[in-house]
Amino acid sequence: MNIIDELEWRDAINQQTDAEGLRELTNSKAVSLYCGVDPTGDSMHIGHLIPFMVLRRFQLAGHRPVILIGGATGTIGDPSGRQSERSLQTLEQVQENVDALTAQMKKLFISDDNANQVRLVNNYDWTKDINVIEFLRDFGKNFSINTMLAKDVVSSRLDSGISFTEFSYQILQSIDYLHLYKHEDVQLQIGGSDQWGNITSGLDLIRKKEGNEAKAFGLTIPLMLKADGTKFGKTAGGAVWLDPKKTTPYEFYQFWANTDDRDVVKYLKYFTFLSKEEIEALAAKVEAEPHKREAQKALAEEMTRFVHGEELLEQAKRITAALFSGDIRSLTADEIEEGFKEMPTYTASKEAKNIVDWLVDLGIEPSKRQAREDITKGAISINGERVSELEVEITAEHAIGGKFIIVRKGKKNYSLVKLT
Ligand code: 485
Repeated sequence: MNIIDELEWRDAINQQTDAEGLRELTNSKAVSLYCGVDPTGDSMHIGHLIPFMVLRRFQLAGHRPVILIGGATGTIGDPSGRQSERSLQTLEQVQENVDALTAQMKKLFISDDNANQVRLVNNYDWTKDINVIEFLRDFGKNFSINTMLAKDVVSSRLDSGISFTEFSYQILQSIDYLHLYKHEDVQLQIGGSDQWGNITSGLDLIRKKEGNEAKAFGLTIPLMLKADGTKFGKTAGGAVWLDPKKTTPYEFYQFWANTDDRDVVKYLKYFTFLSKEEIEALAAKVEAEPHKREAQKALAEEMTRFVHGEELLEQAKRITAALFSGDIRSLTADEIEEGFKEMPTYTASKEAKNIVDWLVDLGIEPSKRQAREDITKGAISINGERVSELEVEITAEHAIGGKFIIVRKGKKNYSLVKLT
């Protein structure tokens, strides 16, 4: 299947500058294409990942991806999709973020066997030496203020205000496309739907500088919407980050595993590298036996493996299984820390104490009467084992890895007790 047809099947195209031309071009040769990201933070989240996964799809179809890190544009700030002016980051901050994103990109997209096929560039390299006279004469002269003002990004800010700095951002991104067109043979830029204005402005610059016959294209990817109308990619704890220190692989796995039945097939198409046949088979399972959640499991596995690798995927699955079955003893202290990160946490001393007092002193039970009642009716488990005797002593022996005791009250109320 042609890559454009495949993207269409996956509902991964929002707008294209020339659908027929791009289909022809991608059929006729290995096309170099690029997508950029600005170093506004020290990690990408899953929203950023989407266009880069599309870049990867192009690569799998035989094309040549270029990943651009915006070391220059990151010092300015893209006004696209924003209602207010950004505050400038310090140059040191930008550099730290460039380093962090570069490492993340390498980990995700550059393995030994494709190291020479994926190019990683930083626009600081060709932007830093452009002086102001050159900027105005060689580039500025090709931009019409009238056209720039008409772009959504700018027109939507005319009331609230926009600085000359952010207004000029589109020129910098256009210079990038021109540079990559001339020096890296790049003929296609992709990005999220908010990048349409910047991408088309780059195409205008290419035509003005290189002539109308210049063959260059733009394609944007739609915003993911959820069936329940809430914003995609957010959890109660905020964005879903790719950095395992910000969103643990277990949380990452859970995010995908909790996908609504109404959304899961859409996500499989949009996010995973599973084939049409595999996705159609999973879609049939959502229809026939939704309670098994096989499609959600496949989605969570594919995504966690892609971002965190096989080993951390296995760990996320072990934590999931242990929390489901209650077999807490099978987990290591690290796994407990990861799996229980969002659960109520208490600290206790290592001293031995009767279980009733221990639960009340910690605040897990409101009163001794309630604690006794819960224990007697079998509602309390320690590390996955039900306790039904009121005389049990809790000691340091109970602590997994010498550190953690897991209390379960009722079916699902887990608490993590850390020993000090
Ligand atoms: O030559 C370029 C220089 C910078 C950029 C692209 C090409 C970055 C771009 N202007 C931008 O701001 N991208 C966003 C970012 O960096 O966070 C997001 C987009 C989103 C998607 C994602 O980057 O908002 O739609 O393209 C990868």
